[in-house]
Amino acid sequence: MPPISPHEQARDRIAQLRDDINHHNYRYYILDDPEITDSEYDRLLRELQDLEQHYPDLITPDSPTQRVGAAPLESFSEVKHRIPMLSLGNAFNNEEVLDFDRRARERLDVEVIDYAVEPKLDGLAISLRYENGVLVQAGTRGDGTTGEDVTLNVRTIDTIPLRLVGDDYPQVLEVRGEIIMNKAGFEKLNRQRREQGEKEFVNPRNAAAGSLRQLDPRITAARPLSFFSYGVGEVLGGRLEDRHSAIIKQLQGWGLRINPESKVVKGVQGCLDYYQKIQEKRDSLPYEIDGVVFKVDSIAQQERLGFVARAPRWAIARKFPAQEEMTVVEAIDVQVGRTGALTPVARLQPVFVGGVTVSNATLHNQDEIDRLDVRVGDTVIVRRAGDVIPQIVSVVRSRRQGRPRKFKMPTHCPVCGSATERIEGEAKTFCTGGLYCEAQRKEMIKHFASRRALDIEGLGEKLVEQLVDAGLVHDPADLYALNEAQLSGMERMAEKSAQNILAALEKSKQTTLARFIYALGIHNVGETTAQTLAQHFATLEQLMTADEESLQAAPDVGPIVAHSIVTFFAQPHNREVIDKLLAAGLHWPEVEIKSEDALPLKGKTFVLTGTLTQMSRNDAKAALQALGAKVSGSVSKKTDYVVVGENPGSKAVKAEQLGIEILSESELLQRLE
Ligand code: 9MJ
Repeated sequence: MPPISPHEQARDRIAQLRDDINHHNYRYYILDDPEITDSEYDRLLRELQDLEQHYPDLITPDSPTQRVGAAPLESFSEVKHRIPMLSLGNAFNNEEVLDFDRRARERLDVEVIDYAVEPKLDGLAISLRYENGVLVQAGTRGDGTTGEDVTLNVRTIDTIPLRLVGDDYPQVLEVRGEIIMNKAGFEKLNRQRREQGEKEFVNPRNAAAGSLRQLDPRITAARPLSFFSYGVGEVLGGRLEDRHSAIIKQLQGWGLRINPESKVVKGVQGCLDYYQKIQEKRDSLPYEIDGVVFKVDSIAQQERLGFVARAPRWAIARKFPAQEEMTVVEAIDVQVGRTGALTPVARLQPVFVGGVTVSNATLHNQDEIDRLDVRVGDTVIVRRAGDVIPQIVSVVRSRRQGRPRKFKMPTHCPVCGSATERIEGEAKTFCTGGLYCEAQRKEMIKHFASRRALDIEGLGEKLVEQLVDAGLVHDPADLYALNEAQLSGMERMAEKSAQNILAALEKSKQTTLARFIYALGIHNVGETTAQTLAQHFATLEQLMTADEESLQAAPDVGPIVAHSIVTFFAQPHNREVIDKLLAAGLHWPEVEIKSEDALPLKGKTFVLTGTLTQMSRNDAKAALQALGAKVSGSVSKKTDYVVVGENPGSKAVKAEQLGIEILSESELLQRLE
């Protein structure tokens, strides 16, 4: 036997690699049960690519390397469907399904029909022609007899085999199915398009259609498309099973993906139950569906039933209620949330969508309104999917009449009339009348009473809500006007606890300037900033009269914080509440201004770890900061002290490794003295 040449050796190896890769594609895409890792797969593919590069004459169109190859087309050519690609009749309620079943049973003269049932994918119908196991043509449905030849694009879709598996497939096999983009792929694609300033796709169906109708297959290749088969067209030179359910199993055996939710049910009740079950599952499926399909399972029965017009009498689609409908924006209102955030809401002409009547849709914020460019009077597409709140998907620009004004967020709160502010770089607009605004009342008072603010013991969330609902408390100052009778009148309020709350209120009057500033709930002013401000300005009067420039002179106060503070104190209603609080007797010791150099812990960095028993970590942090120390979250060479509480974590270990001084809680307390 003559020795085999390198060319022959390459040919054999290439054949082996292609078989292996096709097998692994089948395990991965069709059976969802891979046998090798992604990196092993990549190695096989790379070896094949290298060999083919050396021996270009050995490249064949069905090689797994040849998914994207061709240059862009000038236009799509036609494909003729010798067996028409049918559409399906629709049923929009159970009666229509019962009618369909009754007619079929009467024609067949049987009691019960077995149905093959499957989800109805919302994608693009496609016909794939395999000749001797090799994909030779892919065509869209078009008008059912003539579609577009999208072979080059379809070849780029991983879940579509270029060559069938096994050897018992018919000589000619036309597979029919749906090309889809799954939900995750769709979201990712739109995110990319948004980032690149490109127009987003409205839904996965449009994205799949847009991706397939590309003259340049490289664009299609970059899109996350996939495929499920659900039937056959022309079949020559081979035998198919005599039931739909068995045929799709055969297709699966030849390497085509079928829907894992497909099954066979008995009679029309089985169909109705299946509809119910899939509807419940709809949101958790990774792809969009718009209903379910019921098909008479027996091919002999299908043939006896035949067709009407362009739809078979042996199948029907039970559609879900539409998730998108058109309607008109009658107004755009602005709601104020509990935190003072303003949210624009579109008031819609009521429309039935996703199974309910929708008359409002959130518009989120000004950016979203600008993105959609939605204006009062516009016709819009509203979407309600599952239990998600209704959204406006897009404006139907062609229906816009006249030149409606662009919507702008109001400059004043629609609830309390205080100025609104939008912080640079943030999406939300806020009301600045925190102390007074009715919308924020409950949250504001809860915050005011909370432990790190005025620390009014016993005044919990439930009680605040009752007091506000009863009309007894409108702002934090009203708390100090409460009497025992009013408090005892609240639910689950014993006489003793009413007295306790009055005592706690009395006690809270003696506070600190820092706590008071924090309690005001000014946007962007947390506990640490409140302490800094108290230290820097020493009196409330000076803080309230400071302008943005002098505010920024305080440590760690930047333009955003300064702006929030000035805006807050500029609201007459906020000032009124502050006056009432002072009149109620709130007071605090004079702040001792420590000159920067006099701060004993200035320049020292502390890290706290583990649980402290005498004080909270926040209190410890605040106390350290008041003495000029920096408190950091992680240990580094720059750390001076690590304070170790109970059950310390890795920070304590790291401190030891770096030779950093470790303090116990009691040592910390000593130093704070
Ligand atoms: C979809 N769209 O999922 C059919 N379909 O059968 C399923 N469409 C169909 N079957 C015959 N699952 C014509 C169309």
